[in-house]
Amino acid sequence: MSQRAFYVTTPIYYVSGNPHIGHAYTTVAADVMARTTRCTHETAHFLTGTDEHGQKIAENARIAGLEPQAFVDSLIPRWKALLDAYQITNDDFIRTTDERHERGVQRAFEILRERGDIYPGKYEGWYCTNDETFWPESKLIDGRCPNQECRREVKWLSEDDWFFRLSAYNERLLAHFKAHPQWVRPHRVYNEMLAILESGLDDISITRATLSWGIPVPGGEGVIYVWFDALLNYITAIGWESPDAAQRALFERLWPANVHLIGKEIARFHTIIWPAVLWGLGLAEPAGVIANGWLTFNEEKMSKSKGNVVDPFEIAQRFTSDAVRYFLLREAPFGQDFNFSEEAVVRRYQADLGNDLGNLLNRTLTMVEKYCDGRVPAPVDAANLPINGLAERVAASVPACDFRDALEDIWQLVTALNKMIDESKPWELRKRGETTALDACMYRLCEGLRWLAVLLHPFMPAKSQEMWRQLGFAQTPAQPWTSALRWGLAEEGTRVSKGVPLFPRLETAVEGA
Ligand code: ME8
Repeated sequence: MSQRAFYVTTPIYYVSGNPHIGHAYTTVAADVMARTTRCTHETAHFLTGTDEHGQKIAENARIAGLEPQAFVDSLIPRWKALLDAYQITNDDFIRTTDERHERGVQRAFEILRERGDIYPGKYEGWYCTNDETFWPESKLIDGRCPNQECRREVKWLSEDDWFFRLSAYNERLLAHFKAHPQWVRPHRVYNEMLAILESGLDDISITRATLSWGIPVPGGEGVIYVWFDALLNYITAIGWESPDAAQRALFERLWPANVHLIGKEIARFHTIIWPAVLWGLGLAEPAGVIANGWLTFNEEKMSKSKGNVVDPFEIAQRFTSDAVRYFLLREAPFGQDFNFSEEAVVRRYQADLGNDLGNLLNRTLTMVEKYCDGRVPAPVDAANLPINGLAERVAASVPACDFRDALEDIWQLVTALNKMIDESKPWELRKRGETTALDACMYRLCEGLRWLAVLLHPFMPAKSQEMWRQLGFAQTPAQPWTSALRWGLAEEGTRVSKGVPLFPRLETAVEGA
């Protein structure tokens, strides 16, 4: 129990509306990482959840004619349904309105105030409600929010607030960045953050005297700033300062997190403010922060406030969530923006999934039925199939969020198996009576497909399970890779059971949706 587990998190999403495909993206990436880790280490702890405080949510609740708590409660089922729809295996789901979280945030506030990292002051400045961010006058563009995706009007605030002494951590942050050039990825984001640190940090206001929706300032007026509240979820969820000893033990086991996955627009909060808060609390910084690029729609960031979003439920129903998971991680390197278009999903579905993978399984099983009486022949070696080091490469790529590289590596095996069929022409071997060569070819196909089901399981859990079933294997392809990915484990005599195509032709899928 004392053994460390791989701790991976997603951002906690604002429940100011319904989820869109951008939220599914980061969550799917974290899920693939958690599932892979469970097959390569022993344990993973995967946290996701919702960010429920802040002015934006209070305003949306008012518009909906509901109390903020009732408003967020009404939206939670949809956010949890997203996890089911995408086969997400999170170990925990934190809401910032959970008692465990509110208690932890107040405790953090008190500790930092006792230590002198939080002090009272007067806040006067510009606030963007959409981004829940304070901006100095010098950063505004034409008097508006400088975030190019927002550019909304900012409000002038003047109130007595509490401040976090962020400036005191400037040097330590700089030293940490310089000593660990990999701790924020991709490198472009690292460089942007480094530039912010080099230009000097100001202290930040971390309370809102005039707002009532949020976690009350202990022994004071108003509520704690939504970002200070939200960041702490990564430790309150796993039992930091919990009254429960078992929860505290979990914290000891899991902290520091291995990786926070985030979208690139919230890198400043996670790589500058968050480590400083943790250091103030006497805790270690997370081992890494990896930022994904944006899904765009007609070259603009997809966002709730712009309304240019793709519904993740509809798209999963149309193509299956396995195919959407595959598309999201195969289409572009993780740190890059890319356009989400239905045509692009259709292309990947038909080419990679239908033609390459689905047909490979289908052709193989048809031939095993025809030439081998529906049974896996006796084991032979892997000949020149590209399996050497494959599991190790995928196991290294996934924790670095190089999902695309991992899938390209796996696809080399898909391609090699298809090529083997085309070149060895089993139907001719059969005609010529070359049974040994024919059986060897069939074995390599079955065993190669077994490897594919195991390697693809983190990416496409339902489809790989279906491959596994059709291949005739017992239980599940979610197995420890060190034991499952040894060549020759497909047992002679296993009865295959060809079923419906893995990726049916789209007209059928659409009609059936
Ligand atoms: O920022 N492309 O919540 P949020 C890619 N509550 N990823 C996207 C995306 C897009 N178009 N749109 C959203 C918040 N995301 C805070 C976080 S964490 C302590 C608090 C993903 O609901 C991406 O991960 O605005 C992004 O960072 C996150 O959703 C923002 O979700």
